[in-house]
Amino acid sequence: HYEWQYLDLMRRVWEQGHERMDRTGVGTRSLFGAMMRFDLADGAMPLITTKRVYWKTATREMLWFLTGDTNIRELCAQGCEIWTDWPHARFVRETGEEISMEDFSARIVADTDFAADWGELGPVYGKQWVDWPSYEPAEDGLFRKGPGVNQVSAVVDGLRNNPSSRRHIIEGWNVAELDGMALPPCHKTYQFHVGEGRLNCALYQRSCDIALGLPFNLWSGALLQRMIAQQAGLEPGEFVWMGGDVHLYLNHADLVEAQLQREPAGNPTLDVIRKPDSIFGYRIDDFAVSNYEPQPALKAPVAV
Ligand code: DHF
Ligand code: TMP
Repeated sequence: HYEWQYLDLMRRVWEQGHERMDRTGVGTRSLFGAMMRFDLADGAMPLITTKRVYWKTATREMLWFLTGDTNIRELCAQGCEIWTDWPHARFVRETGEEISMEDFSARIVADTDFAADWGELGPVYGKQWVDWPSYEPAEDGLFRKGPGVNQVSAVVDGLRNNPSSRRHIIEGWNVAELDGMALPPCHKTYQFHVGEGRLNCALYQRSCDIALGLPFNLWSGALLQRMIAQQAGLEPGEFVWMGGDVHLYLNHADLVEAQLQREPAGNPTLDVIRKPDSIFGYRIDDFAVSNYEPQPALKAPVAV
């Protein structure tokens, strides 16, 4: 079963990882460098079955990236709270006001001015993917802002017009803008590749929270691959995931012990039931998952 790759990685990091203090102060067990491969033929997806993964939440996040939005307001309005912790932490830190996550999220949705002040993550994924800033020389020897680069459109066009290229890349790591980001991108590089009429995708993730982030990242990466394949008229091929610092937070012990007792079961599949006119035209109802009968959810605290 494809999921043993995930469970084996979790076990290896838990048993052999080196204990390291990290930015969040929680502490991790960590190994450097890992790879997993998933064949997406016949609708297969790398969806974790040994706990419930909220694939619709992850899908909403991916669709939000594709809009270029970097404010959490639209996510909160859809009940998708996976990014709310970071703006919430900044608000509490900078104003000293006591407010629950739920109330903070409700205020972001209700008050557009508040959302503009406190819901912004900076130039993260969405901005870099569809509007990477460019600069052109001006006559006075200075530089003026040029039109933004839409990397996602460029990849879809490139796959159609020059499939054999080795340059189909979507990059999130804009070195000059890292300072302004709430978190520098974790799933930072996507490379696409066409072989035998199939679209392959490699994702490089520089930092990986195996318990919380990775199930989302596997689903979302394969989802992006499926959408781009459909737009480019290609069959989905292999999804290759590569990790840099791959870690388990020390306060995820209960989740890890429980999940490693479980065995994967079933082969969930994804149907994309409509083909929009463009890669930016997908909606949440375009995605239908079959044969997903996960074991119960496992909750764990997220390190902020
Ligand atoms: N920081 C850390 N420390 N780990 C992360 O995985 C992470 N991921 C980020 C931003 N910063 C991060 C963005 N993605 C969850 C999943 C993905 C995600 C952020 C959070 C999460 O909390 N998942 C829970 C709850 C899901 C839900 O309620 O919808 C889970 O059990 O999967
Ligand atoms: P870092 O910026 O100090 O590496 O912290 C980011 C943490 O968030 C790290 O634990 C990895 C995790 N993460 C994921 O695993 N997947 C994601 O998509 C995101 C945004 C973060």
